Parts: sequence; C-alpha cells; structure tokens
Amino acid sequence: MQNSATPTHCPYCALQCGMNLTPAADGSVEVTERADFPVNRGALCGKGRTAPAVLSSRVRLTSPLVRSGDGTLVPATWDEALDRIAGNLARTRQEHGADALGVFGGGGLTNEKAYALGKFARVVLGTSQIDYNGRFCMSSAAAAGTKAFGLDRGLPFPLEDVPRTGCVILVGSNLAETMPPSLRFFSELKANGGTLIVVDPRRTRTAEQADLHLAPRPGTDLALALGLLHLVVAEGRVDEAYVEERTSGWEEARAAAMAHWPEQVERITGVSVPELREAVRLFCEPEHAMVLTARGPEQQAKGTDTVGAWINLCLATGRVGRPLSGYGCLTGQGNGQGGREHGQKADQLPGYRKLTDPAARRHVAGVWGVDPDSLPGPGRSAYELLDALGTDIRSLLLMGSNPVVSAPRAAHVEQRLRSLDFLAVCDVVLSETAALADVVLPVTQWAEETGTTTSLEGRVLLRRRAITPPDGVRSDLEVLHELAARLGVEKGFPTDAEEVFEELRRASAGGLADYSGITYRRLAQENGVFWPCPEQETGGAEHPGTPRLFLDRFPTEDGRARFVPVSHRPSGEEPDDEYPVLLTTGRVVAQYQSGAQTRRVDELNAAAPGPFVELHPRLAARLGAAEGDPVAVVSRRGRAVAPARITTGIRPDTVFMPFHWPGEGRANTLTNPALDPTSRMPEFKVCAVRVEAVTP
Ligand SMILES: Nc1nc2c(c(=O)[nH]1)N[C@H]1C(S)=C(S)[C@@H](COP(=O)(O)OP(=O)(O)OC[C@H]3O[C@@H](n4cnc5c(=O)[nH]c(N)nc54)[C@H](O)[C@@H]3O)O[C@H]1N2
Ligand SMILES: Nc1nc2c(c(=O)[nH]1)N[C@H]1C(S)=C(S)[C@@H](COP(=O)(O)OP(=O)(O)OC[C@H]3O[C@@H](n4cnc5c(=O)[nH]c(N)nc54)[C@H](O)[C@@H]3O)O[C@H]1N2
Ligand code: SF4
Ligand SMILES: [Mo]
Repeated sequence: MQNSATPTHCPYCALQCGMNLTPAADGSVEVTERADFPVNRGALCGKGRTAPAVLSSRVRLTSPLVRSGDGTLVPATWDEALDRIAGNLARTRQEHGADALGVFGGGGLTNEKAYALGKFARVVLGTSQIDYNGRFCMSSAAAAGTKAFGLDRGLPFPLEDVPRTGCVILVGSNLAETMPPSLRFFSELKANGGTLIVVDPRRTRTAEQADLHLAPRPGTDLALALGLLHLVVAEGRVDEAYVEERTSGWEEARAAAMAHWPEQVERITGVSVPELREAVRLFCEPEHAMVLTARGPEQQAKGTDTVGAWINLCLATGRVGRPLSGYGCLTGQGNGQGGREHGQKADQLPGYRKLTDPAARRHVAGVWGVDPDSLPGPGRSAYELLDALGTDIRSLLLMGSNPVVSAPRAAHVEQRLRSLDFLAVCDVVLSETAALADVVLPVTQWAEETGTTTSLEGRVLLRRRAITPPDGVRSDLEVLHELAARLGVEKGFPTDAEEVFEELRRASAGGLADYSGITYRRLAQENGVFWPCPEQETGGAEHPGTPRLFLDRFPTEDGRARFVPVSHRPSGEEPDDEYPVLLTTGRVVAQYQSGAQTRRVDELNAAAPGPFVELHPRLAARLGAAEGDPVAVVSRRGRAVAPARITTGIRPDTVFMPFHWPGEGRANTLTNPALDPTSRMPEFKVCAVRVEAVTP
C-alpha cells in the first residue's frame, strides 16, 4: 500500500509510544523515530522496536483453523469457520440459555473492538457473561479511584507533570522494565531537585534509581500506607484547610490510621520506623508531590483497600486536584484505559456507565436501537467466569487474551477451558489458549488496521493502518460483523473502525468517559485528546479535552473527594511450616504478558530466553542451589521448575518469578485466585510457597 512513513503507536503497553512505520520493498516493515509524540519523544524499548517481527507470516496465523475429527486443528475457509462458530453459539443458547455463552476480551483491543465486543455480547448473544483480562490488571486501582474521586482515569495528569513535582512515591511499579521510555520523566524529576521513593520488595532497576527504597514484605503495602498516614498525623503534617474544603470522611480514616502504630507497621512490613519517617519527610516537605501505584500493591486480594490507603495519604496531605500533585495508577496494557470504559467489563456500558443504572441502560439501548429491558445485567468477573467454564458456561468466544499462561491457578483454568463444549479464539498467533480452541480465527493487527487506544494518561490516540494485511486474515470487527449476521443481526456491526467510533461517541456522550467531542479528524491533527471531551453545541469552539482532572471539584455528589476508612489485613495465604516462603510475580523488560507475541521475536528471546526463580543467597544456600540450578517452587495449586537466579536484591523471605512462559516454568501454576471483594482482582502478587532443590 503506502510506502511513505505512517505515524502510529506501539502495539504493546499503555505508554503507547509514538513511532513511524515504513514498509520496505522486501515486505518487511521499518520502525523509525517519531519525535513529535511528547510521551516518548522517539525513544522506544526493545519490544516496540521489534514489534514488526510479529507481522511476518512466518510466525502468525493466516488461515482459520478448525478442530477435525481426529482432534487436530486443520485449515478451513472463513465461511466454514464462521458457520461453525455461529452454529455452536446458537446451539448452546438454545439448549442452555444465553448465559451459557461466555465472552472474554482484552485490554489490548482498540476502543472500537472493545465497544463492539461488549455490544455483541449483550445485543447479539444476549448474555451477561462477559469480562476481560483488564480485571487482572488495574481493576483494584479503578475501584479505589471511583470510590475516592467518583471517577477512574489512570493518571489524572500528563506524565509531563512528573519532572516538575517535588516527590514521587512509586508503589510496586518497575517502570524501568515495564515502560522504559517513561524513566526519563523520573530522571528529570531528580535533576530538578525532586526525590523518588520506590516501594518494592525487590531492588529492581527502578528501585536502583530511587533516593529511598522501601522493601516491604509482599502483601503489606496497606499497613505501610497506614503507617505513613499515622506519622503524617502524629507529626502535624495534615493539610487541614484542604481536608476541610475538599474532602469528606476524614475522621474515620484518621481513626483507622491512628490504630496502626509505626512499630507495629515495622513488624508487619519489615520497613523500619526511621525509613517510614524519612519517607514522610520527603513526601511532605515539598509543595507538590505524587503517589503512583502499579501492579505491586494492586494485584492483591486487598488491592482496593491498599490503593485506598495510598489515596488517603494523598488526600490528608492535600495532594489531589492541585497542579503538579496527585494520585495516579500506571495502567498497563496498550488500551488498558479505553478497554475498561466501553463495555467489555462485566458490569459496564460504554462511556464508563453502570449496567445497573436505568438511565445508562436507556441511553445506550437508544443508541443501539434495542429495548433497555433486553439488556442483560452484570455478569461474573474474569476469574469467576473462567472458573465457571464447562459448568454454567458451555461455549466461549475469546478475543485478545491468553489465559492459559496469564490467569491465576492456570492449570485449573486450562482444565476448565478444555471442559467447554465449544471454544472459539480470535488471535494473530497460535497462542497456548488458541491451541485448545475448536475454531481459531486469524486476525489483523495494529499496523494493518486503524483504530483508537486510550493511553495510561487518558489520552485518546489514533493508530493508523500502515501496511496491507496478508491474505487470509480479517479484522476482529469483520469477525463480529459476520457472526452477528449469522446470528440474525444484520445491522449495527460495521467493519469500518471510524464508523464504530462515531457510534461510540454517541454512546459515551454524557457518561464519565465522554468521547463525544473526539473525532478521527481531530486525532489525526492533534497528539491525542484527553477525555472527558464532550461535544460542544454546533457553532461553538471544540472542547479542548481534559489533561488535568479534579482541579475545581471531584465528580462526586458533593464535589468532595471521599476518604475511605481501611485497616490492614493478612494476605489470602500467609507463610506457614509447609509453605514458608512468599512468591511474588511480575515482568521482565524483553517479554510482554503471556509472551504470545514477544516469544515469537528472536531478539527478545535472546534477551529473555525463559523463566527463572529470583531468590536471595541465604535461601539459595539453604537449598544448596547455585546460580542456574533448577529449583522447584511448590504452592497449594501446583509445582513449577525454573533456573535459580541468585541476588541480594530480593528479600530473603520472598522469591520472584516472571509470568511470561507456559510449561514447566509457568508462574501461574502457583498463584492464588483469592479475589479482592470489590474489584475481583486475583492475588497475583503474593502466595505461600515452598522452594526445593531439584536433583537431576
Ligand atoms: N516488559 C514488559 N512491560 C510491560 C508488560 C509486560 O508484560 N512486559 N505489561 C504491561 C502491563 S499489562 C502492565 S499491567 C504493566 C505492569 O507494570 P508493573 O506494575 O511495573 O509490573 P510488575 O512487574 O507486574 O510489578 C511491578 C513490581 O511490583 C513488585 N511487587 C511484587 N509484590 C509487591 C508487593 O506486595 N508490594 C509492592 N509494593 N510491590 C510488589 C514486583 O517486585 C515488581 O517489581 O506493565 C506493562 N508493560
Ligand atoms: N502471575 C501473574 N500473572 C499475571 C500478571 C502478573 O503480574 N503476574 N499480570 C496480569 C496482567 S496485569 C495482565 S494485563 C494479564 C495479561 O495477560 P493476557 O491477557 O494473556 O495478555 P496477552 O499476553 O497480551 O494476550 C493477548 C493475546 O491477544 C493477542 N492479540 C494481540 N492483538 C490482538 C488483536 O488485535 N485482536 C485479537 N483478537 N487478539 C490480539 C495476542 O497475540 C495474545 O495472544 O496477565 C495477568 N497475569
Ligand atoms: S514502552 Fe511500551 S509502548 Fe513504548 S515501545 Fe516499549 S512496549 Fe511499546
Ligand atoms: Mo496489565
């Protein structure tokens, strides 16, 4: 198609770095610097730089596959594959009812796809059983933000504000590996005289940059935040005027914090009282300060309360809704923000509306041209949905996730997937989950299609088609269109992304995440538009978008932010004699998520070839394990084996495993699906294990 450079964005994480793509004569695609995008100013990590490798038909699917009589997956025509999916979904619905149909989406899908998938589930299938992998990502921060501020947008300010604040506490974020180009903002902060505090049980590459590194036991951030708030009160550092003017609920939150004595917090967290005092001093002395959380404190069975405790600390010190200050969550997936706003979540309608709100149902049903009463109610959360496969849920359509690798208690989830009557997967590669499917549909990817994503800053961005897709693949939107038609819904599922976006604009109008003033035309001209961006009356100037939130008021009933009283509680599993060590999990820079895409890139595999168990020399010595020796990690859910990586940069009571690989070293064989009561987030970041030497 085109052979000039097309400006677009990376397919992977929520930073959504800008890049230019140029197709070369030999069919390959070159990534070049796109310096005009302010978030990365041309810088890319290795994953972004090598992303075109996954466009190659050497590693991807280019034909639909169907399960044949002998149990193998064999190529089929699109008509055969689509007919088979539609036929099975219709049969399941007839035999077991609409709620026996499940839909599972992903935070990597564009806004248009996420919107169309949610609409497809509710309008075409009539099922309530839809959720997505974002539940495993930032759902605890979303729940806490909604409780406190009445609105959840990951960052309520652009990253450009970071260098100009006075202090940032980064809680459980390893952004030096997970969003490398963003490290620049934190280096600039330090160069400007600001300080960086990192809270992580490991001395990560990010923690190495910190002025102060606090290394709590996994699962104790809630106590840590309460201990800091206790000291803020005890040292007279509360911003009384702000609390009085802009918040409610302080007395209860204060009382809860006062019950958490610093010495007691030291015992729970392992962070010393002098370190706690130093953190409070660094955070409170400057005029401006921020707290940013990521998956460390969020992926816990008390993640919502934990984030709530960090928000309370920000509110008590007058840090939210003021320039250069605030609380933010570093959302993870490419469209982790937009993916949670437009209806693929179990309880949600487009525009960040609630499925249980009658006015929201009326509005969206109006846009969809259906009876509001025909819309199902809220369904199960992601893990609960996966756990119900093969029992209540008989057939599943999955788009944009690889739960065989990424779901907690993965061996059980794999067995649930196998027990389905019917599984259909849309993917670009034959992921471990796609390999279990009855029908696999090969779809187009980022560089081959147009669509929008919303970055961790709440900035809506245009990803542009830069190359022609290979023969044999179709887009997710075409898949939904074809399936809808086969299931009797001829209209309402356009295959053109802009057409879908035009409908999304109307559906989101008046909602919290209002996109109605955003158009493809604007996105092509501007470097993204921050929501909310309502459409202005005709003739008026265009709404500029909202880079900074809460400056005047909070979108709560009384306009005030709400303190939420929270208390520390133990993790779902605490160590005992049988399982005396804590396991935590996370990421390495060269692999992305379940690895379905990045494990197909030679350069990335060379940098990060496989799983490992990071452990302290003292623990290694007890096992008699040397660097590189295989060690077994055993939890109540199963056993995983991977080479030892010995480092003093981890607490002696904790081991760490990255979760990017399937097979023997799969970290999620071990993880605990204990769920947060509000966000339904599984406890990826802490479970009890035993570590054993493996005799060859
Ligand atoms: N290279 C790479 N980059 C990615 C991704 C990827 O897979 N690979 N995925 C993207 C996505 S979807 C996401 S969600 C983000 C995630 O980005 P991050 O949240 O930065 O990633 P994680 O490695 O999961 O966790 C961060 C840190 O939490 C620490 N941690 C573990 N337990 C605890 C605890 O109890 N308390 C605290 N305070 N910290 C703890 C871990 O040691 C780890 O260093 O990254 C995005 N970027
Ligand atoms: N132990 C442990 N487990 C974790 C975490 C952890 O920290 N520890 N983190 C959790 C988090 S934060 C996340 S976000 C999840 C992510 O885990 P997954 O949901 O498994 O995410 P991905 O590996 O990105 O899977 C995306 C899939 O969609 C495919 N795909 C890419 N683009 C498209 C597209 O446009 N259309 C379609 N149909 N498919 C596409 C990819 O090839 C891939 O197979 O993992 C969670 N699991
Ligand atoms: S940091 Fe994220 S968005 Fe930027 S190049 Fe790397 S993976 Fe892509
Ligand atoms: Mo994530």
